[in-house]
Amino acid sequence: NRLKMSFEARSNHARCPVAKRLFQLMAVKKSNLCIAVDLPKVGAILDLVMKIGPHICVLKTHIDVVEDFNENFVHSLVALAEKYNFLIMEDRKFADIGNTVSMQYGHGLYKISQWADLVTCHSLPGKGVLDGLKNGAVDYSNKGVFLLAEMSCRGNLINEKYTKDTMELAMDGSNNDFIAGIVCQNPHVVTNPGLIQLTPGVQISNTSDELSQQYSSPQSAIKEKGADIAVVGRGVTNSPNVAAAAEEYRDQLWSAYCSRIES
Ligand code: S5P
Repeated sequence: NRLKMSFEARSNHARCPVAKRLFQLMAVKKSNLCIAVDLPKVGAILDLVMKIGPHICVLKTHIDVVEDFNENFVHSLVALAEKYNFLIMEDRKFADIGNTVSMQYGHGLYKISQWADLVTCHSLPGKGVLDGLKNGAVDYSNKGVFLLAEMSCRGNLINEKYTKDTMELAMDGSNNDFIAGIVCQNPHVVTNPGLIQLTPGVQISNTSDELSQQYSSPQSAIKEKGADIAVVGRGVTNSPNVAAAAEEYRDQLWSAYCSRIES
């Protein structure tokens, strides 16, 4: 049962090298907190990352909301990732035919494959979307994908069959060296201990926003929903003291993980 296993032990089961690295990083850093920095200005993002860097295992970006994007920005992000020891995930949610996602991943303004360790991807197009991403990376052996099997927002159209078929795609022998984990909301989706469950929709002080987002507490995300890594966005970024907020989420999430594997 992967929910009872430590991240160290699970690193031995990872087929994707980046997932292995991430399990080890989480264990060493004692953090299973991913922060979503959904902010429009480069300066504000870098300022935030300098404050939260010590507390996170993954920094999640939406590069297409940045208004003043430039290449120096991604160089600075990569330098901060090395300094504070976290991975960078671009939450692009690729969802097109292989040829298109290959260009979206490797080319265009953002050249995501050059700086993001991890990306998110919808399973909707099937195997071709993963082949396209492999094709868009110069060397995919140091890259990983998180496949969306479920979503956090109320009214989303994903059903049980879609989730099950997504897991089949993820476990397929030709993809499993590239799939680092699964984005989902319940503890029964991920059974393979080598895959990492990423769960967004986590906040301490709110249960929803005005645009259908639904939140659970850090404890519920880890212990009831089976998250290995929880994604926190506005719970931290809207806080008056982002460093203290990041530390608080990190402590709550890590204690929930420790109590999950010990109980
Ligand atoms: O199902 C999902 C999948 C993702 S990746 N629900 C989500 O909310 N996300 C992302 O997590 C979303 O794009 C956003 O960047 C973050 C949640 O942000 P928050 O401010 O609501 O915590």
